[in-house]
Amino acid sequence: MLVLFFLMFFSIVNAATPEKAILFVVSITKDSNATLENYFATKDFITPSEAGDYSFELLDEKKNLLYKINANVVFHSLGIPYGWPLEQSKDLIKETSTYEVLYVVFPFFNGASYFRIKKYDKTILEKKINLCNYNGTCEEHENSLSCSDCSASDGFCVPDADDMCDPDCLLGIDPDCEQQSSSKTEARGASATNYILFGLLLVIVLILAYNIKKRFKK
Ligand SMILES: [Ca+2]
Ligand SMILES: [Ca+2]
Repeated sequence: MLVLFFLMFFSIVNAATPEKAILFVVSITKDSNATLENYFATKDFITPSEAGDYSFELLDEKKNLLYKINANVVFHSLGIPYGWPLEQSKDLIKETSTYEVLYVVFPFFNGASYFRIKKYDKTILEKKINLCNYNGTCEEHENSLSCSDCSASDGFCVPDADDMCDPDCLLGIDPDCEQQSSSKTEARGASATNYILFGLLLVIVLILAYNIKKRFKK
């Protein structure tokens, strides 16, 4: 099982800032068995469409096409792990070369209701999706980007400068959270300054001691 990053990598090259998007995590086997592993709203770079055997489609409630991404799926194989005998590695190589995990990023559409994968124009997967069921509870596939059921504390970090500190972001990721952590940073800064002053003082004392010693020797 390998994670394929090339789609995301190329999209980073093409765009400057991530936009509101829907991320689909899909696994596909070489014999065209596709599984929708997960999906949720995010901020990311949209996967560019390119010539390929596969197409990934986002549809509305009436199954009208909202957005389509064509792509090639490359089935990578792990090499022989270090120290493994060839015989033992065969199964692993076989398994990893027949299975690929893809991250496909679509622009965000409020009416997105179906996700579909086609290979050579034949549908190999079609799933109903729901980014919000408006029941007042924040659930799977829902977060504050897509759903009013969720608050900022939804287990998902949105590190935007939107005057709202997202408690799910690690320290220093969300610029709005800096005000709250600045007292800690100041304290750390102060102690760093103390160390530098102490070091300088130590150097001065040592120079003085050396000079005095030299004078006494004369
Ligand atoms: Ca809900
Ligand atoms: Ca959050």
